[in-house]
Amino acid sequence: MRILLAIALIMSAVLILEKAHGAEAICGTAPVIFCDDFESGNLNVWQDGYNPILHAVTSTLANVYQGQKALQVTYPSGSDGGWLTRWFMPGYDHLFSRVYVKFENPWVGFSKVLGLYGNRTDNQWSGFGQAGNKPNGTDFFIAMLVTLNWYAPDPGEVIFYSYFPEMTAAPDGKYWGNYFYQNDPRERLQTGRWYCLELELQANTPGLRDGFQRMWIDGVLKGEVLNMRWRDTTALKINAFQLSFSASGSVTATERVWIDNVVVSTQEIGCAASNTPPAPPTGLTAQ
Ligand SMILES: [Ca+2]
Repeated sequence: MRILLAIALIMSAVLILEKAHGAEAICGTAPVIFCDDFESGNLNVWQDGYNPILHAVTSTLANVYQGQKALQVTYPSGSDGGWLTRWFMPGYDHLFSRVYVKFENPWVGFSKVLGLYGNRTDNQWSGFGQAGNKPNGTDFFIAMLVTLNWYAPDPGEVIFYSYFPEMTAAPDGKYWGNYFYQNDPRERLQTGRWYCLELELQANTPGLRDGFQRMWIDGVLKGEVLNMRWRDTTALKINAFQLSFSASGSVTATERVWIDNVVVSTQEIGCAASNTPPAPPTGLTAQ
């Protein structure tokens, strides 16, 4: 029994240590292709977009979801928070991405939050710089989760923002990301608290409308867009994940967003990450 007790204590210590460092158990599993809990203290795993004026790793525990560090994004007044991109070439047909996000109190305006890009397998940039353009089925597609404050008070609600070959034009004749809303009841975001946001993107079989996108908020399926044609060729695959803080200059006062526990996986991720340390074992008695 003493040996069992010793093993139990060691395992508890290991678990507490892992939690303290912010590591999620899921990051050690085969389906997961990318994790960043920001405990490294730098943003070196991000391959494009880093801007030291906008992006920093904070150690202010009040703004950390798990562990000791998180990403702090500053939106300067009249501007936005930029982006951070990571590629997975040549790519996948089906991916999940999940982040924890918190909006500063107060927060005014809308913002992109996260996105999955379908780029050409022979050109990792084919989906970038495409704002306002309609995809042709062979060049790119994009699925994003963004916030919108038209129908819900700031910081608004989470909606889908999508670029795909059958998208519709805006009144200005441009093809800005098309909006798709949550299922009812639509959930309004609150400032000053963490949300677990997950986006699932299934690319269609070329020639079929069997693609889709889904969103979860705090583990609850909140939105689903089925029967989507994202592409007409498998030369397009889902091969980039982006934390995006573009706000089209809508931010009128400097404000901040925090991000932690980023995971990209080929399987559903969920919200198992907890900011509550596991309770110490109780009821153990030496025999
Ligand atoms: Ca962390």
